[in-house]
Amino acid sequence: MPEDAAKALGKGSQPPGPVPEGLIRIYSMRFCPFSHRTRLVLQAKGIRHEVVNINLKNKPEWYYTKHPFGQIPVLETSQCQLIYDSVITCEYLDDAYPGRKLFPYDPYQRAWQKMLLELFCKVPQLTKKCLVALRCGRECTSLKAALHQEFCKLEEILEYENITFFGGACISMIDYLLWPWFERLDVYGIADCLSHTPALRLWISAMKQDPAVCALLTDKCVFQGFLDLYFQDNPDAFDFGL
Ligand code: GSH
Repeated sequence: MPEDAAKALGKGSQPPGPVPEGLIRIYSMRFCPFSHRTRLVLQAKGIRHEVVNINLKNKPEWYYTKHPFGQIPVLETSQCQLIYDSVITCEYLDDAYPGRKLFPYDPYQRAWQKMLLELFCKVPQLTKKCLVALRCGRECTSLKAALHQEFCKLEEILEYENITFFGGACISMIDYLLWPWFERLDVYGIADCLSHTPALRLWISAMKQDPAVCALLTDKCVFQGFLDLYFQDNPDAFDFGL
């Protein structure tokens, strides 16, 4: 399995060549939670892949041929097919590759996981807003209260269903889709939003036992270093720690 250690490509870089047969490529960024989703699925399913990191503060001109708005993650196949948007990439990988299915086969269970994802939809923006407020020295009590409220909705599900993972007794797609934001709470400085959600904290502990989650855990000091540079608008942020 390749390490996610490639330096980020920026303006003036040469576009990478075609994807070799038998591999899939992910355009990514080492600290992006959306790309993290896709990398978790690649890892969990043991899919051979290569990682091309993109410098999001100095995007290569050619990158807009891969994604109309220049966002990550994007998958590229050896048949030159491009697949973007994190949830779509994860579902694509689950459908296109053999091995353990991460989304349930049962149509209702699959729909249920997607509804849960809708329930989670405010979390990415709220965590980002909290991070920005804290980094800019602004008050974020109400943002944190709002985030806590969102976490209570997830807490209720774990409690009511009496389950360890969101899909039941075993880890499944929905857990990987939610995880990146929970891994970041500590380094973002907002882990106290979990103080009244014990079932969610148990879920986090269970997630940290998963081999794919463990393989992709980012060192907190490295993450902190990235954030320091990122908030100074330093384009070298993306290669921090390499
Ligand atoms: N809905 C998209 C997904 O789920 O993949 C969101 C992806 C996204 O926001 N990616 C961010 C990005 O590409 C990085 S974390 N930002 C660069 C930009 O928007 O120019």
